[in-house]
Amino acid sequence: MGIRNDWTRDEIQALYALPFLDLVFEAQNVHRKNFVANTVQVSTLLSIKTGKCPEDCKYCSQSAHYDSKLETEKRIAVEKVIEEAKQAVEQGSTRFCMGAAWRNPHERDMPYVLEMVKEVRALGLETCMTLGMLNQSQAERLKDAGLDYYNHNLDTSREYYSHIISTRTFDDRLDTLDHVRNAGMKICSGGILGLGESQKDRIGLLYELATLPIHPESVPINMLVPIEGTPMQDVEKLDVTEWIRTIAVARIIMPKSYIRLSAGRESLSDTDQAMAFMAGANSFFSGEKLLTTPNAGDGRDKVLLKKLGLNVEKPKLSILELTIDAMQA
Ligand code: SAM
Ligand code: DTB
Ligand code: SF4
Repeated sequence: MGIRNDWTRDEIQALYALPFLDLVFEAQNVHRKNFVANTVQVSTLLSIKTGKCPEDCKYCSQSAHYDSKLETEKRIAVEKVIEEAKQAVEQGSTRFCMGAAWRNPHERDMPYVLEMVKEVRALGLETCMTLGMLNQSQAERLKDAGLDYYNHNLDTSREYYSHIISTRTFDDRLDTLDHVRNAGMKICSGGILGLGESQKDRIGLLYELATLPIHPESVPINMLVPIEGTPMQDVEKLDVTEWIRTIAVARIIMPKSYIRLSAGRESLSDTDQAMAFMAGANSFFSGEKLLTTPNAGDGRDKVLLKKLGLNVEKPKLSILELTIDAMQA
């Protein structure tokens, strides 16, 4: 079956309703038709500006609307970012994702982020940024600087969205994705589960992603990391099989997208994670820390990869691309 962008909610609902093992089996079948088996892509995250975000996302440690006791940090120096990116290369990471707690980048931030993209890419890493909303001109300048991916999540269904965020709309998010696509960058867009949403909302989220004109190349599936002080601190934990179901359905309906295990991995057992890979996940964030919360850590991940016989995907940037970049710099 080829790529489809005309999935209906009923079809997605029918996949969710399959017996768990049938669903995971089908997802692994689809996975093997579209990707090299037993291979995962590894990304590294770095927060380049932490906290004091004007947005009110109810799950987030970085929102200025809640008292999460987070240690905030102004823009960090580009030299420090490069140091971290070099370490990411040593750890086998192929993509470096830089995140800032902004509603959107201001014009005064643009020279800073553009220089960062150029320097990180020169190390042979794929580059990704998540800086909030972008206008068309900002997206184009980031693309020209060498930004490969832009991360901007839809987070949840259109219907549940306003229960989670009030400071920007679902359509604002779609507009940013449009600007990123028009600029010729790849899209990383997914969501977050365990916000007290219903299965209908998880179906709604996947429906929105799978009916975009082009599927996001990367789809991060975050599991809520409850943060004290935020309105989500006491939300009931989502059953892990439901998280795995969501990964499996995402794999089937977006067969060529990388499905990334994102936030929440630290609290999962090795067998839960193995099941998620079985369900078609083929990417994860490495390192001891995500943006502000703890992550599984390289030591534990090395053991897990070895135990499961998983190989790490090689960098995608060709020598030719890097040479062209160097000539244009
Ligand atoms: N500020 C930018 C924005 O929201 O566009 C980018 C960074 S934001 C931290 C990226 C994503 O991380 C969010 O869209 C959400 O899906 C996820 N996230 C943030 N806090 C989380 C938490 N406590 N648990 C799980 N996922 C979280
Ligand atoms: C995404 O979907 N997950 C990553 C990345 N995109 C930027 C962020 C996870 C953040 C988890 C909470 C934290 O560490 O603050
Ligand atoms: Fe700000 Fe992003 Fe956190 Fe929302 S998720 S509060 S936009 S840092």
